Amino acid sequence: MSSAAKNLSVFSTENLPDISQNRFAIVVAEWNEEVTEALFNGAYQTLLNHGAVAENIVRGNVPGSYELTTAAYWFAQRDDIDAVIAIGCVIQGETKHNDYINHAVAQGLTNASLKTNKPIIFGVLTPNTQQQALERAGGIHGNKGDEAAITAIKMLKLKSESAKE
Ligand code: DLZ
Repeated sequence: MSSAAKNLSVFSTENLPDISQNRFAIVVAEWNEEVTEALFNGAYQTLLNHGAVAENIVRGNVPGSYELTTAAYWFAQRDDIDAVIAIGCVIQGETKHNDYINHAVAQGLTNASLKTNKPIIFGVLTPNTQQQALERAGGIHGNKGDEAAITAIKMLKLKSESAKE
């Protein structure tokens, strides 16, 4: 959970499965690039640190977070992709644009995940300011990209466990 009181990247990494055979897609929004690059690097490095193979991680760039849903769905439909991580940063502006984008992406990623039966992880920051975003992209509140990668691994584990019996 993200809050001032609790570090964003405090999460358990015990009993994670072998992911050396798993294939991942990371889709990254170009808006607020400084933030999304830091989130991507966190997610990518965390996958590698936990046993993923670099050749098994593909990256796709989209113009803005609104496009994450479509790209995540395209990757999740592929037989050679097991999980997708969607990376974006939508900063509150003077208009309600951010509200529409945030709701569309959250709902869209959920729908794409259910439709493809694959984990699609919401690695999208929705801060009020760029400063808050940077604090959560490798700053004092950790890196939400790390958390997204661990979430993908945990969901793959649960998926394989739930398929047994
Ligand atoms: C238009 C827009 C605005 C105002 N703000 C952001 C933002 O903070 N973060 C982001 O990822 N994308 C933003 N966009 C772009 C939209 O996500 C989308 O790319 C365009 O509306 C085109 O569909």
